[in-house]
Amino acid sequence: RALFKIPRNCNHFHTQCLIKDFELRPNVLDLLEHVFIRQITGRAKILQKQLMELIDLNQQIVIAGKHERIHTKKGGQIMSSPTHDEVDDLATLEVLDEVMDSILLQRRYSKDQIYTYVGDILIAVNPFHKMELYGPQYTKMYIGAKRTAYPPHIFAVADVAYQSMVSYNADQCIVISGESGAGKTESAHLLVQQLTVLGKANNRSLQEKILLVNNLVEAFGNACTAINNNSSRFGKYLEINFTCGGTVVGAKISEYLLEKSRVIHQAIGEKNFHIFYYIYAGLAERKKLAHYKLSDSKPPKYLLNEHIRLGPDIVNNTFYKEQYDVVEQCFKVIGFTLEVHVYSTLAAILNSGDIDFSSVTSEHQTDKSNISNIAVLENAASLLCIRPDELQEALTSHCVVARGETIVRPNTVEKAMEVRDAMGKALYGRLFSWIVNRINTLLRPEIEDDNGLNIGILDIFGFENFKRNSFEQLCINIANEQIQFYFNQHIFAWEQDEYVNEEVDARVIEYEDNRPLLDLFLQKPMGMLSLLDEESRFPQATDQTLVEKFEDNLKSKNFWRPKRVDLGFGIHHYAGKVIYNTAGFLSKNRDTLPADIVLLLRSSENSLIRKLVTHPLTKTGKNARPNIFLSPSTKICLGDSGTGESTHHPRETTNMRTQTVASYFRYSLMDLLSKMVAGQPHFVRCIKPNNDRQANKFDREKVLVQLRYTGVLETAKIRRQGYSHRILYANFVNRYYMLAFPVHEEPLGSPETCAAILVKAKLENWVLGKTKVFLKYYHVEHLNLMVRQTTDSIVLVQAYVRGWLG
Ligand code: AOV
Ligand code: MG
Repeated sequence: RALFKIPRNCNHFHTQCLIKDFELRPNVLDLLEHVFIRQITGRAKILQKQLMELIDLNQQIVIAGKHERIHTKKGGQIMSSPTHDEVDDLATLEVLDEVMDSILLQRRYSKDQIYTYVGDILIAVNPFHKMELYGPQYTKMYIGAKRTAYPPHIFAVADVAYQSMVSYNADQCIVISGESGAGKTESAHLLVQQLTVLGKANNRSLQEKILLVNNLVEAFGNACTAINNNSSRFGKYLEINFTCGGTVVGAKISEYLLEKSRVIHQAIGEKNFHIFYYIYAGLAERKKLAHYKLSDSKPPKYLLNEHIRLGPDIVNNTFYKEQYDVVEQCFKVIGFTLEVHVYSTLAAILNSGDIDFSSVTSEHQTDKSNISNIAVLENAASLLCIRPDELQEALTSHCVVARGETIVRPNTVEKAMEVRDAMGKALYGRLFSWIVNRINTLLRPEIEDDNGLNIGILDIFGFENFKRNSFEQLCINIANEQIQFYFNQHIFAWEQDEYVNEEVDARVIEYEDNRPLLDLFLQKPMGMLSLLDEESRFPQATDQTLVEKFEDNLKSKNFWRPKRVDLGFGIHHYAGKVIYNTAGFLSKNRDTLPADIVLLLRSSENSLIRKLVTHPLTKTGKNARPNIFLSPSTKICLGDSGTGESTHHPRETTNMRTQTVASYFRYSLMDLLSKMVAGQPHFVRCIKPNNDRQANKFDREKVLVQLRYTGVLETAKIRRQGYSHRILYANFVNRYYMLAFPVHEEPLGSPETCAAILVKAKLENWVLGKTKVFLKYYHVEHLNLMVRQTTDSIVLVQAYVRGWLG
């Protein structure tokens, strides 16, 4: 067996060493030298044929530089690398033009080349069918590979992030953006897959756990919408933790703004969160539905969107049953032990949704409500481990304090339904946070390491524009607006600021700045969210007064009131025009859970239920990493905002400040940004090729719109003309001096030294500013590659000499 390896930066000496070791034939020696020269020039492939002729075909030969590989399998079959298209990078096109870009993307797409670079940014066009692009050979191929060696790939992004983390000893952040259904979540999965391999999770189970966690969280946080069958209904920031040497040691998820309203209501053609269907079908198959007070002949109302005929089919759905098994498996592998409690909480939510109320009118009291199906109420109460009579009371009445006296007031049917639904929403939202928190505890690195590093992957809900858009869409779209702003800042604004500061002559690239939109939403006190909060404080406010308030106060060309839509207002987002409807905005923003319900749930005999309604949800203890997002957005209502009576609940002692969804949202957004800004960013821009979720269909107009609003053309220009990397002289010298100076030397961090290194590396078109070296994205790639090769060869020589002497 002749297995020989050519080190990445091998020179004659190394080759000799290897040959000596393996006592290879002289003609192979010649060949090896030949290969190595070609390898450095990046054209090793042309030697495949010659190699075949020279080497015994029955031997397995792997000549491996990490960047150029020639594999000859047993029997001499050559594994070829995937073919290259002539243009892998839009920033290298002679003429930069949007239409050309879209034509090029279309041509690539028709050849199943879904990935394309724009400089260091990856564009991913959703293939809408399974691709043979992610198998183990691809995983291997992209590890440590030079960017231009293989076609653009999501694995290459993972690799760059990983290599940057290790070589710069700095946290990284991969930001995935794109509209709903464009492929963000799929891309996030692929990144995690590759990163866990790169991170050599020495314990395989950790790698498996991190991959499974994604599936588990998505079972609870994703749902079928009109746009995407597996739409993320929450924002997810997954951090993978590494040692400073680059070994995976743990992971942590932060979740943002789960769309809880989906639990109680789904729009036309949409469904509830996946997990409800999974457990319903899965428990039915195991004949366990009765245990959870559910019936297979009559699915709970929360699962029955009247607009789609799901009906009894849910229990027979094989996909749901399989997914139930997957969820069970995830719980097991992750080491989650309380799934039974999770199921009963979910079943309690479903049962409570079936509680019906009827109106009772007596002589003294009008509009009192009564439970019309006591058996269902009892089921819900038993699953929640609380007393049914108390649940009945909490749903149909509320306590208020008026002039020092506690008075019990009945709830109207409408109010009782509201309380019931608020309970379902709150329980689900808190259950979700609790699960995420449990997962974080289970995946926490065993040893706290101050020198540890991490790579964050941001996968939020994409830009949405439905037939009817509500408060949820507004929040989702503002979040996307913020991500776009961050992209612009990073790619355009900060870079161009530096040219000015450092007195570097570079052309200014115009781009669409969406700052006015962010101001429209987030400014205090006159931005849309502030106005919404203000209006939410007025008990008499209505959704009509809200929209009028917007109209009176928001002066922006991006805001308008459409005619013929009563509660409507329009926003011209960076990604297009959306008409929103304020119906339900105020109550969704207030998002209150009556104190009577909270106190009742706190008396539950089920410890999980108790935990869910007790602040704070976070685990305390030495190693606890508090997840601030656990402070759930549903706050506890300490009174009846409708009557103007005292806001103190008679039995409530803690004075909890109320917080609206809007203010919590603003805070989460800032927190997310601070996380992102702390890491060195990498961008993946997902593009949706058509609105029909169809494979092999490329709607050029649709793609063109996305290229336009994401600023792809401008990005290509700035990547071509600009300097995406600006490095302080001293840092540059520190990092790259070994390319031009002996390892033991310590050259000055001066512009002259920088120039010497760059000249030695045979790079052109770089610029020296006042304090920094200005480099293009491909310069940095080249330099990093050279550093890796140099360090590898140093290690190799050392190893060899050690072996030789020893
Ligand atoms: P999203 O995350 O961007 O939407 P997804 O990642 O859920 O979009 O992708 C939508 C669907 O497109 C997936 O369910 C797959 O069927 C298909 N798809 C996407 N990427 C690939 C790929 N690389 N290979 C094969 N199929 C793919 V939303 O979460 O709605 O914003 O809120
Ligand atoms: Mg998604």
